[in-house]
Amino acid sequence: MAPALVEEYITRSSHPLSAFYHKIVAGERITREDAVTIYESDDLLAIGILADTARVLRTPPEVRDYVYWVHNFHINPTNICEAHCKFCSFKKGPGSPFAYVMSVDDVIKQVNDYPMKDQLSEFHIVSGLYKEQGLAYYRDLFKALKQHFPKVHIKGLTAVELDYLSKLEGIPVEETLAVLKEAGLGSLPGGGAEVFAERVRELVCVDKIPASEWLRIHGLAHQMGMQSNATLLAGLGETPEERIDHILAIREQQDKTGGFMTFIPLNCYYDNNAIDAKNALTGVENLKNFAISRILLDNVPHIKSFWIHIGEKISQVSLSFGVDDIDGTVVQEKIAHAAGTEASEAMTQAELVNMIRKAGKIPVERDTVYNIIRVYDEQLV
Ligand code: V47
Repeated sequence: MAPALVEEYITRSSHPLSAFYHKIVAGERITREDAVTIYESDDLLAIGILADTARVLRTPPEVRDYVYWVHNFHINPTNICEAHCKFCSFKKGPGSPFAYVMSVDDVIKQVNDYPMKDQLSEFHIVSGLYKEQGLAYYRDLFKALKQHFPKVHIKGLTAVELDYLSKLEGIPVEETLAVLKEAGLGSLPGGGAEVFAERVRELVCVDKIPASEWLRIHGLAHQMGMQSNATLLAGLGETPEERIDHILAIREQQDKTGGFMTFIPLNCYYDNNAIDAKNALTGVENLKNFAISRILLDNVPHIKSFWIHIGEKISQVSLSFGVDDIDGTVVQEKIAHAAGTEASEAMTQAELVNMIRKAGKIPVERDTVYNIIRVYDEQLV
């Protein structure tokens, strides 16, 4: 709960957000209308208090100051993609001199070349929609990764990729998931959700699966015992109400199937793509997105600020706006970097720990599904 003076500030009956503070403290669900009012407020600190109060009250007391990170490694087996998402700067056509395709051996070599490979606990694998890399490729890739690195969890393939592979093979998504689970898939990443609003999708990613299908595929994975994450890509020209509706769609799905671990608000970059940079989010909007996600998602345990997309500094500040996870070491990142993020590609363990400590929190190394690997008390660097 907020310290006394802070609580006094927001609970003054004259404060326009005080009713929402009382609702959160009483464990009542925040409605769409409430969320719109909160989002419209210019009192950023009050919004932060609401989000931090929601985080604190929904987190067991013994882990309230924990902020999580994971020792992970991103793998993007190809940048060739058949989709035409206007915000994507990573995608290349098959004839492009910058197109690449990695064989299973190439991927294994790439991981083997990473000096800290023995400390990895997660592979984050996302790729393009490319017909030469069908289900058999991903089955073989996951099997090989499990054979070489048996302890590393595979979080791989967005709902969009799973839909593509299923259509390519002419089989239901359930069957694709079953094959990949058998080969070593552990969970699904949150990508490919973009903004669920049909109005925006028609403008920026018309040939992508609709929101209902993205949600259905995550629901199927949950029912098969695999957890997953969810993202929102803001900065595509969507309204605050459309951001809120996106978050509410995740809340509704979570009420049904319960497998989302983390919600990750992302923000768009505009180099080398067809989205107008006038849609760029301000720092305040990024912080509001984190806060409103935490306030609305009373059924999702973690809110992540992916430092590569948000930038190290806003990511650190977001830890006072409802966030309790900053992703991880990453090692190599191609999607946001192709679009112009200024963040570095990798952070070392010491840098992540320092960033969390300097925000007054306790750094905790986790695995993909939030088992604790190490709590960084004062002795540990
Ligand atoms: O889905 C595409 C987005 C996402 C751009 O699940 C862009 O733990 C910014 O999903 N500017 C990929 N963003 C990243 C992602 C993710 C990252 C970290 C952790 C997890 C997780 C998931 O990047 C894509 C898309 O929404 N993206 N183009 C761009 N121009």
